[in-house]
Amino acid sequence: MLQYPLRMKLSASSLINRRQERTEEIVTVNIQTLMDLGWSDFYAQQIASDEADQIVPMRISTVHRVNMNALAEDGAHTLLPQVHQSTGDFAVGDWVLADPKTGQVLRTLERKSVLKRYASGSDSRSQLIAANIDTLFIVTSCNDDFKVEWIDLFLALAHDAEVYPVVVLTKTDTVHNPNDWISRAKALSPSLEVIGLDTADALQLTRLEEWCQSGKTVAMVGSSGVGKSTLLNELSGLSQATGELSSKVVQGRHTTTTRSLHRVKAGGWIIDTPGIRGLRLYDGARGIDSLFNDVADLANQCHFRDCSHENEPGCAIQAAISNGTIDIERFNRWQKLHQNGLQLQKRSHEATPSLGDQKRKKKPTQKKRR
Ligand SMILES: Nc1nc2c(ncn2[C@@H]2O[C@H](COP(=O)(O)OP(=O)(O)OP(=O)(O)O)[C@@H](O)[C@H]2O)c(=O)[nH]1
Ligand SMILES: [Mg+2]
Ligand SMILES: [Zn+2]
Repeated sequence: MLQYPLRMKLSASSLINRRQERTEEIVTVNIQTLMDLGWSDFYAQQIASDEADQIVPMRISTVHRVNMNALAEDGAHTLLPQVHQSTGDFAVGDWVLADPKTGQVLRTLERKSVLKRYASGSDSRSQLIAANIDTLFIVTSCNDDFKVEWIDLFLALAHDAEVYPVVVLTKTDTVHNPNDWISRAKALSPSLEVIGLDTADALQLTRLEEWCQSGKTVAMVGSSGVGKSTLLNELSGLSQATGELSSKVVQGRHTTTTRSLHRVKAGGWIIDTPGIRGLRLYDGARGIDSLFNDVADLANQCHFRDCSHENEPGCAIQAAISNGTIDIERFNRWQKLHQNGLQLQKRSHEATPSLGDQKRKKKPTQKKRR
């Protein structure tokens, strides 16, 4: 029935030729070859040669309650999950195989990366933020939205998903000395990429293009009102709704309410997300310990397995602080993230996020030696 194996048909290298043949069309952002959509051999090799020819790879662009929008080489489609699934099983950015005639998803391809968090409150289910992304733009502003705890948690999220984090610091035009803010962000981690900008300045925005090239996908996360949708509009030429200028107006409500995938002028894709009020990481301890690997490695060397790193004998962390091997501030940040159960919540009446106030109770029990 098949004229040729689907794997061959969809291999990235064969698509390069098709792309070259269509050079004229590629200059317009509406043309979507699979490679333009972010397709690569990683996905192509997941397709067996005996899979039916009428099944088409598509990329999920929006997830609704009952259905999803997706993009394919021939344009936009509306898709339905399989009967045993819900749309919550899909992330914006997912690659699926679907029947274009019925709109039925047949399966989801293995993800290159996925950003997950727990649903809000005590709900133990995980929520998918975005999939198959290369870079995470952690968007914050030169104002009260700049919170070290939040940036740390988003960095841990990126580390856990193994995607490259970039801190995008907007609203540099609203402060006298933006370099002070940029330095504060850069001080968080020695190799951290920080881009400070005024989103209205097209020249400054070109500094983000390196992560937005053809075949690449970026997701943006951050509090409400930090300028994510404004960035999207500038990078894509779209007119996604943005918040009012006054931060008071956007406080307490989200202008963007759904996650969505959009083509940017530089050729890649960007996922806009609603402002995050609360963040509980999914398996976040791994991300935190990867972000603070120097501190986590030391903690593993303490004499007691459940060392609180305060005054126990044989505490490798206290020893490292005393001899200047690690910075106490860095240790405090690591400990704070663990103590707060990997959870930050922006209370509805608050202008800025604050750390939860629960403190880990000290165990009166005997310490366990390693
Ligand atoms: N002065 C200044 N204002 C900005 C900048 N970036 C964004 N804004 C303004 O900030 C407000 C909020 O921007 P949005 O893009 O809607 O913020 P958002 O992060 O998408 O917010 P949610 O969708 O609620 O998550 C808008 O009025 C923007 O014009 C900037 O660099 N400088
Ligand atoms: Mg928005
Ligand atoms: Zn210790």
